[in-house]
Amino acid sequence: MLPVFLLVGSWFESAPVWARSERWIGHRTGSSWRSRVSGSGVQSRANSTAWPPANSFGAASSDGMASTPSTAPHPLRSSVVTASMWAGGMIAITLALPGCSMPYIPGVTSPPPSAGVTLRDANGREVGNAVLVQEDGGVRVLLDVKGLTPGTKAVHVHEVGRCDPPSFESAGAHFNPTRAEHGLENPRGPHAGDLPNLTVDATGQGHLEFTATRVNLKQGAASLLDGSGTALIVHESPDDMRTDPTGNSGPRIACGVVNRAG
Ligand SMILES: [Cu+2]
Ligand SMILES: [Zn+2]
Repeated sequence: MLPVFLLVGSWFESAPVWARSERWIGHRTGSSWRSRVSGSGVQSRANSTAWPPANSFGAASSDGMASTPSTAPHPLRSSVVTASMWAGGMIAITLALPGCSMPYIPGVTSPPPSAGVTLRDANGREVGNAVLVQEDGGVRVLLDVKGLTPGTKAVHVHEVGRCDPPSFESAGAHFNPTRAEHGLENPRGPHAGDLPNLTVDATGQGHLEFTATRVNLKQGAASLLDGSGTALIVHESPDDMRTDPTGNSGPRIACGVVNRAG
């Protein structure tokens, strides 16, 4: 679903280019007309408040009088046609989207629930951020970190949305509403908050994308936002994916509260 939202969203962002253009606004207010006329030196009608100006359907003549009406479509009408085509294309794309019950159409449907996380280390230094977006199959997590020591690091969602340095013990245990054992590879697991390991490269940066299928950004026991909230934590060591309850992940080196966005 995420690419879908990005697609529709980016398309929408392109729309205001024409929607806000001088041409569009100008024809609604008449200001563009005036500025264009005065700019071209045809000043005699520049202060007219009548709309549309008499010569808007034809080329302005040198004496400022209207010339022969043109057969070209009215500019406002063509803008409306453009808008209709845009809306029609939007709907067509929407109908073509597979597996989306409620696609996000700006101004029509609500955006998917999303959340943001700012990760800080024990010294309060910002070392990363994450974006979480509700999708049909779970919560898509996009995590970026910087300034960490290279290596493989465990990442979990913890059960309390509170990050008190330096130990971050305030975030509690792994988020585990179903009382499972720890570990993505544990037959009795995993915790809902168990995530894959993050690789931090030699420059101290790392990126992780993962869909957490056992959590949501809505309501209920599996919600990352309900109740006491949740926190995203990066550990010093890799998660072995099996050892209950922590995966032998070592100390907590960065923590960020999962905050509702938008
Ligand atoms: Cu953890
Ligand atoms: Zn766990």
